Parts: sequence; C-alpha cells; structure tokens
Amino acid sequence: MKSYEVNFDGLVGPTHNYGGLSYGNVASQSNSQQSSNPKEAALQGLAKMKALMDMGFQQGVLAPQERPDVAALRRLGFAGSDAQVIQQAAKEAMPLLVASCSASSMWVANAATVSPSADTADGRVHFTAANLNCKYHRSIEHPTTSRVLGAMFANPQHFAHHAALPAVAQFGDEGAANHTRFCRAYGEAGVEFFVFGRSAFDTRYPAPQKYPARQTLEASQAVARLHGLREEGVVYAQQNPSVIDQGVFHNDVIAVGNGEVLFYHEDAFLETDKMLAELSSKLAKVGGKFQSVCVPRSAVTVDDAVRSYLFNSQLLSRPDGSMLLIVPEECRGNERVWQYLQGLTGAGGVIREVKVFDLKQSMQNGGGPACLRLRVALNETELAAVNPGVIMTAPLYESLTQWVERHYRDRMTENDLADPQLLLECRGALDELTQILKLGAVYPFQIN
Ligand code: SUG
Repeated sequence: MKSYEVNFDGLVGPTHNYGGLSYGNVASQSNSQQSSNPKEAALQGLAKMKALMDMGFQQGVLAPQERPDVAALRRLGFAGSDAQVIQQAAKEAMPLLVASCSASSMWVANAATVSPSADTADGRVHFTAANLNCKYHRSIEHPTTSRVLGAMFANPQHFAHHAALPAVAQFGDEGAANHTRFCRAYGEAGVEFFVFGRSAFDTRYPAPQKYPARQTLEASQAVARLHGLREEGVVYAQQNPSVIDQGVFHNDVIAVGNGEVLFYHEDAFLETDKMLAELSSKLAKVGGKFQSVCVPRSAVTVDDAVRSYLFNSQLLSRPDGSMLLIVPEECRGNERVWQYLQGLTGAGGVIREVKVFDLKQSMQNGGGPACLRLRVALNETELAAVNPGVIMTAPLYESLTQWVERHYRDRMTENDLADPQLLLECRGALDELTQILKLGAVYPFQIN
C-alpha cells in the first residue's frame, strides 16, 4: 500500500504579534514590541503550503486558535462582559493580555507528537497534544489543539488521540519539535527519536544553566508509552545543554531528520556517537540504512544556526530517492550558512537541492519552515479517512487567501490587542474558517 508524509501547516492567526513572550528564544526576545503584519504572515505561510503542493507533496492545513483567549483571562480573575475582560486586562496586566492574544499555535510542530500506525501496538496513528507547559501563552493551546486534531482525524478506527500530559514542568512536552522518525518507507515500521533537554526525576542528567529546557525525558517516555511504541523502535537522546543556553530552545533548531537521514549540528547532542550507533542498529532491524550528515562547527557555528535557522528546515524525500531542503530566507543572508549549503548540494550526497522561502513574519518570533508544519505519516487508507476539508488543493488555497485578505489587519501593535473589536473580528473570521475547513464547532465561542 502507498504511504505518504503529509505536512499539515499551521495557518497564522489574525492576532500575530511580537509579544517577547519566549525567554530562551532569541528571535522572540529581540523583536519584542515591534509591530507585526498578520496578513503578510498568513500569506507567507500559505505561499509555502501552495508551493509544496505544487511540487507534488501532500499538504494539509491546521486551523489557528481563538484569540484573545477571553476564557483564559476569566480564569485569571478578569470579569464582566468580554469587552470588559479585555479592557481590564489591558489596564491592569498588559503582559497577560498579550499572552492571551498570541498566535503561537501557528507553530504546529509543537501541537502534538504523532506516531504512525506502522509503529504503534494497536496499528492506529497516535496523537498526543503537547502541554507546552514551559510558557503560559503556549500552555493554553492544547484544549483547542485537541479539538481541532479530533475534527481533522476523526475516525477512531484509524486515529487515537491522547490528552496532553499533566500540566507541570516535570512533564514539559513540546511535541514534534523534539521528535523525529526514521524509516525506510513512511508506511513501514520505523525508529522514533525523542530528544529531551533535561530529566525531571533523575539528577544524573545535566541541565542548562541559563535558559529553560522545555522537554523532559519523562514526558518523552510517557508519550512513547501512550503510543504503544516498542522499545526496539525508540531512541532517546539528550540535547547538549550548552546549545540550549545559546538559544536552541527545541531540537528542531539544531537538527532535522527524514527517511533514513539525520541532518544535525556537531554540537547538537550529548553522547553523539552512542546515539548514532543506536539509531543505526535499530533502523537496521527494520530494514533501514541510517545515514547522518553532520554540520561541523568550523563551517557553521551554533550562533549561525540559531540566527539563520538552517536546521529548522524541511527535509523532504523526492521520488528519485534524493532529498530537498526547504530553508528560510535568513539562510541565504548568512554567508557561512549559504556557502555550506552550496557545498552540501554540490557534493553528490543525498541532499541535492535547497529551496528558499520568505517566512520573515514567523521567523521574527523564532518560527521557521519546520516549526510551521506537523508531519503525519499516513497510508492510503488513513489518508482517505482524514477530513478532506483540511487537505490543500488549488481551490482551498484560493479560498484561504481570499479569507485572509478579507479578515486580517496588516499592522498589529499592543494597542490593537486592547481593542475589543479585535475579538469580534477574529471570531467572525474563525467562524467562517471552520466552514471553509469543514471542522464543525471547535472554538470556545462556538461551543460554550
Ligand atoms: O514557542 N515563539 C515560539 C516559537 C516556536 C517555534 N517552534 C519550533 N521550534 N518548533 C515559542 O517560543 C513567541 C511569541 C511571542 O514572543 O510573541 C513564541 O511563542
């Protein structure tokens, strides 16, 4: 049976702004308070989806969330009508209003961890929504994420959904941003690779000194258990704490994998050789031949990687077996990175082509091409069971582009977030979106 990797990209929401909310994420902190352009952000994301679809890849779309999240503000004690809640928060606790307005759900690599049916004990595709416990503005995403994923992958015969892990830092889980899967073919059993930043219960593991490690070993292990993964099909590795302290807040800022290939920075992991050997032997047991492409620090520094987002790229398999790397424009702007990429594609290895995309609006908050997509490996039967409303087609691209043009503002500052009219605009837009994507009622304003 045929199988595919389907990339579901997060549609940027209408409140996209630069709130400076993510300590440890260099771009988020350095662009704090700048004015943003939600319309441009959404169109840049849609252009990437369309381009990948046109290249023949399977592409889907994941809906944004209701923002401002008035219900979240009510849980923090703000009361009255919706407009009063927003105005009171703006007056008394602007950072909380900004957090409740974040369009951060666009980075769907953090929406969930997904295990394909070939790896799981019950032969279904498993999803665990990420609790995103490290940052308040992200921790409010998972209830809606679960409803949206449930509406997209609704058939219980093929899809199993798990609620987010307990909402404490010891089970901090950031979803697919710290999870990669290696396989010979998408429909065959593979090796799931979980990368963690620290252990919450075992003090033998080192931890970063400056910035938080968002993903714990215990969270990764819990996800593997929930999904029914075999021990032989799982590898755990620790991120190098010193790169977290340099701004590598997720593994997908320093490594990317696809098929039988891991593309990574020399400083990305601890005990790299042991980890590579385990990946290689476990992949061999399911018929795969592991290959690693290491980028030496002498060619690209960790700082270059953080600024250019070289590794936050999409590594895609082409029909001839070679691979294509989708990188952000910032890679072309960094001389060392660009030179490295020219050498890489010219060397006759597996990565043969690089394509550049302008995703500046998202990049300025620390979200590159890989952050914007959630990969779901599906066989033909499973793909047919996905809600067809969320699969990208030329007409859907047209409707979404027009929808963005109709509803999105082209400038957003803190003052705009305090405008109660924004809430009404967003709800109107999202109500229409759920009809376009055939999701049913998924937002708090639709179900309460
Ligand atoms: O969680 N930025 C996101 C970026 C997530 C990128 N995802 C992956 N690497 N997979 C984060 O730090 C910034 C929001 C603000 O500052 O307005 C933010 O949430």
